[in-house]
Amino acid sequence: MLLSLLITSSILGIGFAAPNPAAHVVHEKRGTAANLLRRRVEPDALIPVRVGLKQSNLDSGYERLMEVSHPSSPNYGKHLSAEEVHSIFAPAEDAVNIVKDWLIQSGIDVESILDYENKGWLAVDMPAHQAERLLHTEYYESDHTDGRVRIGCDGYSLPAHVSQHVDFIKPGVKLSPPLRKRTVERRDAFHGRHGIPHMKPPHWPGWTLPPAAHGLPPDLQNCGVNITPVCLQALYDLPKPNLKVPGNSMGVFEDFDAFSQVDIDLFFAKFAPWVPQGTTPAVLSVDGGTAPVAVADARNGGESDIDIELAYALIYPQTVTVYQADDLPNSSGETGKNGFLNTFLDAIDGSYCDYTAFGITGDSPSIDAVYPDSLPGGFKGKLECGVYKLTPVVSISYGEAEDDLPKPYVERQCNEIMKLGLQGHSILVASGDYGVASFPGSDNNEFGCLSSATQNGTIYNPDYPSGCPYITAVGATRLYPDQTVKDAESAMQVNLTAFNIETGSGGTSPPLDFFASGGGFSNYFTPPAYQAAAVKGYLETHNDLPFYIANADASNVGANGGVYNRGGRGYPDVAANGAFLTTFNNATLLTFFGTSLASPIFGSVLTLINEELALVGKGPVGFVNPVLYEHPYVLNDITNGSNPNCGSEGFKASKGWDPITGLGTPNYPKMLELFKSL
Ligand SMILES: *[C@@H]1O[C@H](CO)[C@@H](O)[C@H](O)[C@H]1NC(C)=O
Ligand SMILES: *[C@@H]1O[C@H](CO)[C@@H](O)[C@H](O)[C@H]1NC(C)=O
Ligand SMILES: *[C@@H]1O[C@H](CO)[C@@H](O)[C@H](O)[C@H]1NC(C)=O
Ligand SMILES: *[C@@H]1O[C@H](CO)[C@@H](O)[C@H](O)[C@H]1NC(C)=O
Ligand SMILES: CC(=O)N[C@H]1CO[C@H](CO)[C@@H](O)[C@@H]1O
Repeated sequence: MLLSLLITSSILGIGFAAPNPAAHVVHEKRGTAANLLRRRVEPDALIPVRVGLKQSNLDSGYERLMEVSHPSSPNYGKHLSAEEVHSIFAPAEDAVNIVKDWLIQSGIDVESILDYENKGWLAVDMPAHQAERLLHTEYYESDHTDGRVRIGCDGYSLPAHVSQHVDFIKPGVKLSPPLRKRTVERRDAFHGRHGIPHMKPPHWPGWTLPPAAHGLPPDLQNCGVNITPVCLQALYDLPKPNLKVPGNSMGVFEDFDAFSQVDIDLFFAKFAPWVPQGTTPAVLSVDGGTAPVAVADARNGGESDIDIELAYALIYPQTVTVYQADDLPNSSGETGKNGFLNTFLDAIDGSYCDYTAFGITGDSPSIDAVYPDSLPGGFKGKLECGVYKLTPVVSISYGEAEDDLPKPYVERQCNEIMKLGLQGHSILVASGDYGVASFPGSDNNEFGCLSSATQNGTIYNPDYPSGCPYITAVGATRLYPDQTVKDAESAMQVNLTAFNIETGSGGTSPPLDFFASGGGFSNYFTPPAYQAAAVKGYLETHNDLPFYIANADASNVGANGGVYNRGGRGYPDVAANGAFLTTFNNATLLTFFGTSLASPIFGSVLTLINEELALVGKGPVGFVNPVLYEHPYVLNDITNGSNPNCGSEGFKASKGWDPITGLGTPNYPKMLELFKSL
C-alpha cells in the first residue's frame, strides 16, 4: 500500500470513536467535520509515526533577543553562536527521554526509534493497529486526486506527562497550512519584487536647476531629479569608504532576478568611478539559483543590478555577497508556489530545515519550492541545508502581502529571523512600494487592497516580512525637484503615471498612481515592546482613519468598517532615499524608484558602521531596532508626505515614528558615535 505523509484536508472526520481513558489527555482534535468517503487503514499497514517534540523557550525569544540587542541590557552586543541558539530552542533532553520511555513501555523496540539530527523529532514505523492503540485513535485513509493515499485521524490522545512535551504527531489531524486565498497567486517576474524600472532621461524637459543648487559642487546640483552615490553620501553624511574588514561582506538576497556585469560596470564607470571595472559580487547559489546573466536576459530586471551597484558604491573596497535563491521553474513562479525566504533560511541555517514551530516542521510543500525539482531545468540536488554562512548584514528587496501567507508559516519564519538576530545579524527588508496597499492586482484587487463582506478594496494590505518584529523594515524617502541635499527629505510618493506621461516614455504596468513608501500595521503581529511607545505616540495624534483590532487568527480584518489594525506591529522602522536613482539596466539608462533602493542603502550604512566597530574590537550592530527606537535622534526624522491608496488618504508622515518612513533616515556620524558608545 502506498502511504504518504502528506495529509490534506481531503480527509475530514466526525469526532473520534476510540475510548479515551483517564490517564490520557486529548492532544489534538479536529475542529471541523466533513462527510467524505473514508476507509479504515488496514490493521497491518505500516504507518510512519513522527512525534514532533516541543521546542523549549520559544516564548522567550523576544526577551533573549532584547538581552543582546537592547542598549540598556548589560549583555548588549554579546551575540550568541549558532550552536548556543540551537541548544536554547532545542527540545529539553528529558523531553526526548520521556517520550522515548513511553514508546518503549508501550512495547516498541528501542532500536526502531529514530532520533532526527536536531532532536526535534522521534520517528518510528509501526503497524496501524499498534499506532491506534498507542494514540487511542482510528486511522483513516483516502485517495487523493494526485493518485496518492493520505492517512490521518480525527484526534488522538497521549498520557498527560507525554503530552506536555509533544508539539504534534503525524499522521494526525494537522493539515497543510490553511491557504486563505482560494487560488495561490502566481509569482511572476515582478510579483514579489519591490521596485519597477521607470524610464526617464536624467533631466526631463522643463526641469530647471533650483536656486539653492547653484552654490553646490556640480555633482550635487541634480540630486532632486537624479540621485547618485555622491548625493547619498552628502544626504546622510557618509564617509568615502576605504575599509575592508574580513568577514564584513554585505549580503543581498535575490530571487529569479539576476544581475548583469555589463550593467554594474556601466554604473560604476559613470556614477561610482572609485569602484574598479570588473568588480563583482560573490554569488552563493541557493538550490540552483544562478547569476549573473547576459545583459539582455529576461531575468536582468534591475533589482539585482541596483542592489549590487548601491552597495558597492557605498562600501567598496568592502565586498558584496549575493544569495541567489531558487532554481528557475520555482523562482519564475512556474510551480505556482508563493513561499518566500524559507529555502534561503534553510541554506544559511541547517537546523531550520526540519525545525518545528507553530505546528509546522520544515518547509511547507504546498507553499515552498520542493527539491529535488523534477521539472526541466529544475535543481536536481537535495534541499540545501546549512551550506552557507550568513553575512553580518543582509538586505532583502522582496516581499509579498502578509495576507497571502498563513499565519503559522509567517510566525515560524519570523522566529528564525529572531534567531539570526540573536547571532548578531542585521536583516533588512524593503517595506513595499504601494503605500498602504500591496502589489497592484494582489488579492484580486486592481490596487492590491483587501476586501471584506462589507468593504470592496478599501482595507489596507500590510507587507510581509516587514510585519515581522525581528526584521528592520526600510521605507523610502525622496527629494522634490526644487530641492537639494541640504533640504529635508519627504516620504517617497510619486504618481508614476503622470511621471511617464510627462517624459513621454510610456507607462509600465498600471496602476502606478499610488507609488509610495510601504507602511502600516501588521495583522499577524502586535507591536513589540521596543516600539510600543513610538506606535502609541503616533496613533494618539492620528485618529482620522477607521480601524479594527485584529483577532488571534486575523479573521476579522476590516471589522467595523476599519481599514487598518490599530493593534498591529507598525512598519517601517527606518527609511532611506528611494527615488530618481539613475542607472543602467539592459545597458539602457533608466530611473528607478522604490524601497528596493532604500534597503540596500540602509544596509550599506550598517556595514560601514560594522567596519568601524571591528576596528575598535567590537562586534557587529546586530538587530538594530531596539537601539534606534531608544535613540531616535541618530536618524533624520521625516515629517512630510503620506502614502494614500485603497481609496483613502493613507498615513501621514509626522514628527517621531510614523508608518511611512519609520524613525527616519540615517545620520551617519550620530549613528556611528552611538554604536561605538554602546
Ligand atoms: C535588451 O535590449 C535589447 C536591445 O535593445 C533588446 O533586444 C532586448 O529585448 C532587451 N531585453 C529585455 C529583457 O528587455
Ligand atoms: C469592487 O469594485 C470593483 C471596481 O473597483 C468592481 O469591478 C467590482 O465589481 C466590485 N466588487 C463587488 C463585489 O462589488
Ligand atoms: C496620476 O497622473 C495621471 C496622469 O496625469 C492622472 O490621470 C491621475 O489622476 C493621477 N492620479 C492621482 C491619484 O492623482
Ligand atoms: C511635502 O510633500 C508634498 C507632497 O505630499 C510635496 O508636494 C511638497 O513639495 C513637500 N514639501 C516639502 C517642503 O518637502
Ligand atoms: C522564466 C523562466 O525562465 N522560466 C523557465 C522555467 O523553467 C521551464 C522549464 O524548466 C522553462 O521552460 C522556462 O523558460
